[in-house]
Amino acid sequence: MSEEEDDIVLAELDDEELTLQMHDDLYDGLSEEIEEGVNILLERGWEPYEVLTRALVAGMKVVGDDFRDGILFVPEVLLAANAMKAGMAILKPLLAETGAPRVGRMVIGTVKGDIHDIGKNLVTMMMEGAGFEVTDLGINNPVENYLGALESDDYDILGMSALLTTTMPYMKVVIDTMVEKGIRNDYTVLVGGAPLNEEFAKAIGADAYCRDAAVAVETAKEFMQRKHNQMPA
Ligand code: B1M
Repeated sequence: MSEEEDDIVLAELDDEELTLQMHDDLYDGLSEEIEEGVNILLERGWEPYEVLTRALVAGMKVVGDDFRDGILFVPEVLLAANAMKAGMAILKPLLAETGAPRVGRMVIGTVKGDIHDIGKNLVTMMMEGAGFEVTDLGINNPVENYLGALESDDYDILGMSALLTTTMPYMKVVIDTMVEKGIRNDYTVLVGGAPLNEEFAKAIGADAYCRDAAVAVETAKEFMQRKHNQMPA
């Protein structure tokens, strides 16, 4: 940590300055500072979702842009990702604390060949906060993992995440296998990840593309509503 950095007292910054400082701290992979910043914003009365989106997700966007442009490399991005996770760990129980009744059950995982999990973890947190029960299969999941999990219990939704253009086609492998096994229509399939779009989701036979975690929650709720409406009275 530089001397200049040493001099900054996070608690003395106003909200705007603190948010910008947290973007810098995320960029520099400073987990402890991120934890401190998250706690300060919460103490100041910020909603957990605001802290998540304005302080953490917005900061990660800068990291993503500089990674794309060759300014940051994998080790630095990993440190930033760890700092992001440290902040998310504080917010997770708060986002899940809504006491909402169980709305539905979901299996989610990042597809085979792909180890990006921050976005998926965020979706998991937000879904849990909205009252869904979520089984998170983690990263690098072959089709067998998804099918095994779906068969093991009574789930409503399958969620898949992919962050690489090389791994997103694997979502179709999973959906095609579900079709072959005759179970495709038993589940709502939601997909997400930065390189995806509506068109892709449609082309691979998913039910919907979710741009972000908030959209994932809304979309999942909509499908659960439709499912309940179709149930015999
Ligand atoms: Co990687 N990476 N990465 N990376 N990485 C990207 C994805 C990339 C776009 C960076 C870039 O070049 N600009 C690029 C992909 C390019 C492409 O495919 N066209 C890339 C690359 C190339 C790579 C490697 C190949 C680099 C290398 O080794 N040379 C390598 C691949 C490893 C692998 O998976 N096999 C790699 C590795 C890594 C790290 C390990 C260093 C690290 C991941 C750490 C971790 O996740 N634990 C990492 C990171 C952090 C990124 C960026 C910078 C940030 C991703 C992120 O966490 N975003 C990313 C750049 C970017 O996306 N702009 C990049 C924040 C997160 C909140 O957003 O994940 O989009 P996101 O999730 C959102 C939505 O997409 C949506 O909701 C989330 C929350 O709102 N969503 C869903 C996501 N999943 C969903 C599932 C749903 C619904 C919604 O289900 C229902």
